[in-house]
Amino acid sequence: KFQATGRETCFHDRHIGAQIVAGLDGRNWRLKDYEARGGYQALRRILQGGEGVEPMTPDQVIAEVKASGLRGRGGAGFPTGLKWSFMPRQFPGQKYLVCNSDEGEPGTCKDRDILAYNPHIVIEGMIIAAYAMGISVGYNYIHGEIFEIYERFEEALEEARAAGYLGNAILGSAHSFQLHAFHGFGAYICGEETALLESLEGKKGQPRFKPPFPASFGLYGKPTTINNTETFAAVPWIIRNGGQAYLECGKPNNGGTKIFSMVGDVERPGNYEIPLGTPFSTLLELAGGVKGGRGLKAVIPGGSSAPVLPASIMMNTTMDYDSIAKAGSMLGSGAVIVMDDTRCMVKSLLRLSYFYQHESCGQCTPCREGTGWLWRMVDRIERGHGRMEDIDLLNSVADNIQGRTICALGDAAAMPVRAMIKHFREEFVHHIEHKTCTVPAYV
Ligand code: L3W
Ligand code: SF4
Repeated sequence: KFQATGRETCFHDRHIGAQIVAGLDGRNWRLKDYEARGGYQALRRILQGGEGVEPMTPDQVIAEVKASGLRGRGGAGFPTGLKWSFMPRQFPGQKYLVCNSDEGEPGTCKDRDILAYNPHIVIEGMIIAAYAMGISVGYNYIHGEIFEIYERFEEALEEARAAGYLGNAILGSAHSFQLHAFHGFGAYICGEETALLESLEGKKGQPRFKPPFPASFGLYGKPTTINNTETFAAVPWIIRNGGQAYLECGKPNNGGTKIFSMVGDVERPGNYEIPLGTPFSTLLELAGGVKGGRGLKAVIPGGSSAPVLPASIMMNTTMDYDSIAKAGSMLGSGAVIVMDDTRCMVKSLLRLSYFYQHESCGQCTPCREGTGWLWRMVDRIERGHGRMEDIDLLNSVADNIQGRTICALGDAAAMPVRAMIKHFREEFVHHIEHKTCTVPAYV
């Protein structure tokens, strides 16, 4: 029983993985299918107008996106219309538009689905964004580990070029836009926007210090706007239906719908697009509930970087940026990692800590050294060699990482540690005292 939202984005409940690869050819992703669903009508609307309707100016497009309340779907939730308004209109040199499809956040698998099932919606969203900001060159940086999707996007680009939607004088207008696909290298850190730019320039993918933000110093040092794949995918609907209608799909300050990747211990893992502000309990129900009818223990509501929340908090929370922040976590990229009552929190933290120490780019000392310390300390607690003072030491190391690094990976490594200890301290104590888990399945 899906809650239909009426939006033409990828909306299905298929489990990510082999089934998607098997289903690639059978899906209606081609240009003709997209056009049959109303695709590229938004682009025609802004460039050519309609019956009794004037074409839209760039300022009108930005105003519509601002009115929609659309917030960045990559993790930070920054207002999209505001970001677009940072782009200097009269800049004398080249400006760039970049789509961040370097999806690597553990648990998140939505952008690759959008690109697999509906690549033209991203292309149309990017052409509209380029028009709004007066940009003539763009790139879609696609995660290095997803080969079929990169190839499909290239095919979709060819279709769009052949149909006159991309290239010079689009649909006979004065707007020209050259869009290219770029296949990344599979490193998590390249999803950080400035590391992505470095990588796109052919350098080692290491984050830059911000400010300056990409809005003023981006690709090749030029003004650049970077948005997430899902953010661009929302734009055509907003133009076709109006910013206000999009806003009303969600709730104030949290406009529209959002795709959540339901992963972990649920009956039907997959991507679910729901209006922002939907209760978590409804989302869980859509995904078939907790696997095997077991009890819900905890949820990481926004990808592995978000602090974990116990079931009691999550079951009383709605899925939107403000509510999840108020509950003590973040909506992030929208990966909802569901953990049932057989999950050991120490072991879960061990997995997360290993990931962050492995993915740290090594530029700043607190992150490079601290993430390794965190991992080794959690490892020794998990193996039954922990000391009671390790619990406070973990918090202390996390404190000395958070807020002291060049990019958000340091914070992302520190926050889960503090949250796990805050909500499940007794499991860490039990591991140290009894050298085993509190959870029956692991005893
Ligand atoms: C101009 C200003 N621009 C901010 C721009 C900035 C960026 C956006 C948000 O982290 C989070 C992180 C991960 N003038 C500006 C400005 N901007 N102030 O607004 O900026 P910021 O710094 O708040 O966030 P961020 O560095 O983009 C993203 C979390 O997302 N995350 C990670 C997801 C990972 C993926 C992936 O694998 N691809 O999505 C998940 O939760 O921890 O907190 O564009 O330039 N004054
Ligand atoms: Fe690299 Fe970590 Fe510093 Fe980010 S916080 S720049 S990943 S060392």
